[in-house]
Amino acid sequence: MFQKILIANRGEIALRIIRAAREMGIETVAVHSTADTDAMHVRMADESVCIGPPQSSESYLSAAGIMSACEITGAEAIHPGYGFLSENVLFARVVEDHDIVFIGPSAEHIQTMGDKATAKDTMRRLGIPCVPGSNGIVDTLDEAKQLAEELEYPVIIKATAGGGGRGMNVAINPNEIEHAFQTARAEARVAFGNEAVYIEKYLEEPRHIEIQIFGDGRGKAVHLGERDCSLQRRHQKVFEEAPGPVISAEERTYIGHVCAEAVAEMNYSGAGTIEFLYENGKFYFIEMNTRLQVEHPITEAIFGVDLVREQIRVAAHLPMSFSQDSLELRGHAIEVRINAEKLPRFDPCPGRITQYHAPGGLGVRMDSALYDGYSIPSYYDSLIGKLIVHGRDRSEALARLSRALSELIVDGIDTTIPLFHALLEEVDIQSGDYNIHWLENWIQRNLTLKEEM
Ligand code: MV4
Repeated sequence: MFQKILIANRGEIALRIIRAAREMGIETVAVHSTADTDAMHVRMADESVCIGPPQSSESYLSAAGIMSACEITGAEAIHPGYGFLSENVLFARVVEDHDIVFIGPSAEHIQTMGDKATAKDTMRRLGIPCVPGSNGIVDTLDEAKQLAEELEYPVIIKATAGGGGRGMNVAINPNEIEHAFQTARAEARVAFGNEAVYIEKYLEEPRHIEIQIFGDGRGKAVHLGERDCSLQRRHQKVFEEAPGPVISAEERTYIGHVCAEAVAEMNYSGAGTIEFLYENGKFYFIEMNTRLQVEHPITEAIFGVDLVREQIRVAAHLPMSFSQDSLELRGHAIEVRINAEKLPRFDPCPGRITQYHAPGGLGVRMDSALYDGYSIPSYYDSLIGKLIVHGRDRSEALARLSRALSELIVDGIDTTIPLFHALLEEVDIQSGDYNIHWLENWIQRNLTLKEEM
């Protein structure tokens, strides 16, 4: 096992990784920008190295700075967390080339899944059900028109270098295909330096269901069920739950098995998430994420596992500490993301925290790097905390979420906490009756109401 690892991240996820490492007897190195000198991850790690100025591009995204910090401190492995360099092929390769262990999948797996058309083709060949569409890149408008007629409108044009909602265009009818195709390519060229696009049938009211998988890198892999992450705003998840409120045990076993088999076949190593759209009882693959996800704690809650510990174990060539048969789904978990944002428009709201009190009690977990007197810098993501609750069933989890939210105090700045009190009053949330458009529609309705008042 490693003696010392470096955490190439900040905020709550850096703490999450430090905690797992400490329980394993592994020393930790934090890296930070000059804006994060007083950040909790710097305080909590055994050592810290300042790697640059506030801008992420000069600090948390600096491969050179992070490799230097590794060299100086003698860290043997790097955990990238999520965001920043976690899915950067060049970084994963640099780390590998310096004989430092990247705690995550191989650079090759990151590359394959980072190109969305290649990812889809790879998964289709491995038996994963996909959204009907082109087999790979669509080079010409004529080809796009032809495919759209075969698929039947509406269709969606997606940048292969995109993902997570960036570089997509819907064509409702033949009049829109030329514009959708040309603008998708133009936008992709500017945003990613790669104009390649592919085409799919556009699903109108799906849910976003994602499967957590875990591989040992040597042909063994398991699934840890699904998460329903349909409640999103501008492609940012807001409220996630596991298991999915409309997924049956049979569906879970079927899709989970298909996913575990696929990643076993490719010798995938570590944690990964296979994303699907789910509509009318069918799963359609869209993308795979080759990192630990923000919402991983709800899966940890219902399966009673520590996914970061497992990531570190597998990176050190130890076997996974669970098998498919030993994994048992218990109860229901919900996560809400607390952002430093001002409602109703979600404007970023950095500033000084005058009082912070985390909720507690049975089935409550608060992952946050906040503390009394902490000043949230304006340079980074607005996520300041994740409240995760676990109950014996969905209604207990909802009641526990309501109770925990009422205990949570974050004073001095505006946050999205009031949003969750309001959502818990909604019948559709209480019954689990929502899809990927529900939250945006709800926000729109409530904004309009506010303006009329
Ligand atoms: C789609 C889709 C409908 N049909 N693909 C958005 C993020 C990216 N991961 C894929 N996305 C979508 N792909 C087809 N063929 C609708 C979306 C989509 C979406 C997906 C998941 C969660 C929220 C979403 C919000 C808008 C659009």
